[in-house]
Amino acid sequence: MDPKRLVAEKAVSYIENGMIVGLGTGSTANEAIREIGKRVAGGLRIKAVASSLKSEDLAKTSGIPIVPLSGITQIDIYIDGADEVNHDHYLIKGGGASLLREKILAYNSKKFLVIVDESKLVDQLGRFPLPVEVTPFAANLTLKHLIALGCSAGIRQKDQQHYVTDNGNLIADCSFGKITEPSILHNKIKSIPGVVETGIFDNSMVTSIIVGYSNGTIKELTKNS
Ligand code: A5P
Repeated sequence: MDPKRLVAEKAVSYIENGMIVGLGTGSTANEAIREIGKRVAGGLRIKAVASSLKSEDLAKTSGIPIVPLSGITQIDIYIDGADEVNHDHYLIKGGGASLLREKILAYNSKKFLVIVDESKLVDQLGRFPLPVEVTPFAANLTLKHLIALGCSAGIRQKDQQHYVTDNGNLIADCSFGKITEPSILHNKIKSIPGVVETGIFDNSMVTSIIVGYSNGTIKELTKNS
């Protein structure tokens, strides 16, 4: 079976009646949303919040009850993919441009289960260009300060136009090559006016990483395992 499906099924098995569930964004998270939809059809009673408009649409078509974030105070479990995961369980996220809402969900969740196939495991973050959400106002000046931190960077494009996030912002994709100190880099980037959020997710938010391998096995990694 597809490793993405395997890890999605494993993560969804932790959902119980009455929980508020955070829904991620991306192809792996979509597997989880479809699996949750099946369990809801089978009688599971939950409410969900989505990290993107795309995931909200998929959840609604899968029969999952969606509530606005303004209507809840905490999320019980958040299930989402990642673009890179290092040994210390720091993540790069935002390949799907949803990093701001994703980070808000991760930060407000009792448990954050990261679901990935083995291709996402890296020794050091940074091969995947780091997505940084920036305000459209003065985006070029913000970009200049990002580049001064030692990356090559550009504003993400779609159909020859700036890609606009669900929050009306832009994404600067920043290629650092190697990120040796993710927390320090995150703090430096966040101190630039015009930066809304970075795609570096601190390991303090992560409960476990569920990894799927092409041989059909999965492993659940916690920081002490
Ligand atoms: C979305 O903004 C990202 O953070 C995704 O979690 C990430 O891009 C993983 O997507 P895939 O599961 O499609 O690789």
